[in-house]
Amino acid sequence: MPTEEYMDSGHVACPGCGAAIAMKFALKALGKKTMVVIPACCWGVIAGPYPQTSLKVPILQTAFATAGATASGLRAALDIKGDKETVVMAWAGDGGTFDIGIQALSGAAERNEDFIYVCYDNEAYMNTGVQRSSATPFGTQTTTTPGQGWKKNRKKNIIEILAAHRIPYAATANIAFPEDMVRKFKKAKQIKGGIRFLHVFASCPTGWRVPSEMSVKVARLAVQSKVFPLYEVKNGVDYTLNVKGDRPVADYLNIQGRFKHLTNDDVRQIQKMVDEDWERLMSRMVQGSGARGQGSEFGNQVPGIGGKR
Ligand SMILES: Cc1ncc(C[n+]2csc(CCOP(=O)(O)OP(=O)(O)O)c2C)c(N)n1
Ligand code: SF4
Ligand SMILES: [Mg+2]
Repeated sequence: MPTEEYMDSGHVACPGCGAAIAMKFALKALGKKTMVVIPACCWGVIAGPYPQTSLKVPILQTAFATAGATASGLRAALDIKGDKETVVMAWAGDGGTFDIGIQALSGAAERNEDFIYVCYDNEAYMNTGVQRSSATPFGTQTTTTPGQGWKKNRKKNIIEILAAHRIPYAATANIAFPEDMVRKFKKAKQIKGGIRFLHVFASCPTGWRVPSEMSVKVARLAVQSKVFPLYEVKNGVDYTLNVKGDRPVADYLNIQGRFKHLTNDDVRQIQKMVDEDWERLMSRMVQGSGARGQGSEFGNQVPGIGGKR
């Protein structure tokens, strides 16, 4: 684990905030030659009001829908200045990625823009008071899905959406697996030729109604129960599984206030959905070759037929 710290103490995240932990590891992996683009989200607040900042790297705060477009522009400006060394990292929440920012992200992915896009996923619009997003899982109570109106739609599979763009690298990561997360950010930094997308599971004690000291434990349980599998996808087709889960989903659900209303039948239904999604994911891996899927030499850009920059 790199010893350098690029995040200061005294920031204003809630105690146990998974999004704050995630940034700490991300910057350890990417280093000081990083510029961070942040749309409206909790991190817009955690970063601090100008001229204060909690990060030791430059931050460009931007409008909610625009992380993909702003990061594209920042990369182009650095290229014009001849700075190929600085890494641009867009850092957006699930609302800013799965919902309002998806067109800017999809456009940038299709154009093979050269930056790292991180969605730190706390599974709701937390900064404005825990409203449901399309990343909020089936079964969750939020302020817009309260009581028996708990969310009845399933969570979008954002990795599959990005994989469909055949970007060079897409991966999931989790704050309870720091070595795995740092390895993936370092890999994302090395890979060129398009967007590298990291979907980071970032527990939110405030919105999930768990004690702050349980934040990392609940994140670990998400992987152990197969709710949030850790895997990588190269060029949209080459799948690698990183960790196998073996615990019932009830272990993950039962410790969170946002799922307290669920009956045993509801939990069984969620277990079935998780098992289904796991089987679908496993079907993309090929047995006996390090859990690797069918490879493709090219992403969405065929060498010798044009392409960007
Ligand atoms: C166009 C627009 N609509 C609404 C808002 C208000 N707003 C600011 S942050 C936010 C929630 C962001 O949710 P998410 O992207 O999941 O990040 P989180 O707050 O959960 O970290 C909203 C709705 C805004 N800033 N701009
Ligand atoms: S509301 Fe959640 S995501 Fe936002 S700062 Fe607090 S713990 Fe972090
Ligand atoms: Mg969110």
